[in-house]
Amino acid sequence: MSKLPLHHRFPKDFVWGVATSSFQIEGAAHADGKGESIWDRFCRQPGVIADASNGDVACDHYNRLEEDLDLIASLGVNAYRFSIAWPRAQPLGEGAWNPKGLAFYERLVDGLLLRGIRAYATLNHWDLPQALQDKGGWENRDTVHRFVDYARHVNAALGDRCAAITTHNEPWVVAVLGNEQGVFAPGIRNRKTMLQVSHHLLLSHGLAVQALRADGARSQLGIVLNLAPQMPATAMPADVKAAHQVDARNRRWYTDPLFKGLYPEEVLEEVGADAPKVEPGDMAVIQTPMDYLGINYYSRGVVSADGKDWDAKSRGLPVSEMGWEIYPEGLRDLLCLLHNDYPNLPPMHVTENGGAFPDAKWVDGRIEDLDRLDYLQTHITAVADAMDQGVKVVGYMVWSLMDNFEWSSGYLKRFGIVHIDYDTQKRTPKASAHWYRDFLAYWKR
Ligand code: IFM
Repeated sequence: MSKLPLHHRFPKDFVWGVATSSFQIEGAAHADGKGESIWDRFCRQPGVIADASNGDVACDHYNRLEEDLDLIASLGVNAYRFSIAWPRAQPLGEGAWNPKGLAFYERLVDGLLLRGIRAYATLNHWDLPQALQDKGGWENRDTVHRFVDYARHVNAALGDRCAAITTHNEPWVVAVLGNEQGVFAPGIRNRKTMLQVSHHLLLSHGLAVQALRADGARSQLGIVLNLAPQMPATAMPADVKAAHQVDARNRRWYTDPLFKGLYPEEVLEEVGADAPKVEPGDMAVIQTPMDYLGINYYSRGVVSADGKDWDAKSRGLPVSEMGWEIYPEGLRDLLCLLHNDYPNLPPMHVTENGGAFPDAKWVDGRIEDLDRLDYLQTHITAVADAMDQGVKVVGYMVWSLMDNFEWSSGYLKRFGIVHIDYDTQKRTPKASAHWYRDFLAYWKR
């Protein structure tokens, strides 16, 4: 256990940021020629979003760009992670580009650079153009090629000013929640579709990295995965085996192809005829070396052979408002696990970490979100602990800059370190934002 103050445990070239995504904050769903995304369409189905809301206005970030850039700068971060709405850049996902949409992202990137903040752009944070979904979405191999064209166009427009370009955010979510469980857009429930979608997401990542490199990309290129260490509920062999299988399904299904060029045997056996169609050469493409691996961490998984949910709350363990166990050691364990599993792993970047909390306590016009503050502090400590064990971690970003549209939870769950009043769009930094700003000020000294 290090006795150094936390801010002394990170090198001076460490990347500190806050993260958001297009659909969750931008609003302006129909402005300036933006096309329809699968999330615009999905939100219109009755019963799928907890508060029956949508992303039409969200945080109105599209119209409040300058104010939000100043807000980001006020935190003292040196990086901002955002995503580009593909249908804003290219309304139908193929064919004509939308200059007004692209101009918004140019203003965003230029505004960051002007304030000395590095731009971390993500190409796909789930808002696929609906027109491509109408042709089969990510299940259709053609979408892979449409994505590569889109990636090249964005790189040509913005690549000279972006520190990093991430291909996909959390392919597991797109595949499983969107195409197997149907609780996220596009709302499909089919395991075979899910597996083909995951393969096409990985393939499009590899092809995009190759294409951008061939185009002379100057940004760092990578992918972002949502990962959790899976722990057996007991030491019983059946639980240990079940935890291993969930880990293979949720984590190694993505990391083995990326860093070993193969899908885990135990999952291929489990899914049998539902296995994805893989064409010759695909696995080599997926394994294309990248510059960083982004890790989004929120909680651990606890698995028992009887398949029962591990209800952390009823066991008296601390949970966030999402019901997710607060387990900072899991972040250290996950980073160490990946470091040990893959000798060819690129540097890791914690691209999301944070918590949803009720934020009920206002004191003197600000929110005393001490639970979130503690969450951030303990998880940043876990990153430092992993680094002490020799794991290469180059950055950390808080999810999220501001409260926003939390997908099927609508606006009911708040992850921001800045509070949004959705009636007035007033932004109020919470105690956690002040803590992060002060922590970064000490780190800079
Ligand atoms: O809000 C999401 C984000 O879009 C992706 N990662 C997890 C966050 C919290 O659920």
